[in-house]
Amino acid sequence: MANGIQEQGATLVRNEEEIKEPEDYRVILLNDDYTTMEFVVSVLMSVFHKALPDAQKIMLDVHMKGRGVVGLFPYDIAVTKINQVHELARQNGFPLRCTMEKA
Ligand code: TYC
Repeated sequence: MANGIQEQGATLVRNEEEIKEPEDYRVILLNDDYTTMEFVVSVLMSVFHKALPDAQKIMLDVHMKGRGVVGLFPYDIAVTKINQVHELARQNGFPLRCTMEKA
């Protein structure tokens, strides 16, 4: 069939060359001078499901280097997590920011 769908028995399957793997995005956490270390660690644990030692390590890395990768996610999940971080930061009066870039 012309639209990339083939009929195999009763099942319609999409041709292999038409299947695109979802592209991953790096979510990057940015340092600032005002957000507390405790708050960053709590965000890494609640939004990104990091264990405490991992969250502390990522936070300190970002604190020292200015930015750091939190994880790789499909586009929609990366956007959602970034919005959650910004909303939690806003609610708590912190300027914490994160961003994303294509992996
Ligand atoms: N630099 C902040 C402080 O000294 C801590 C911090 C770490 C802030 C990581 C943001 O993404 C960040 N309180």
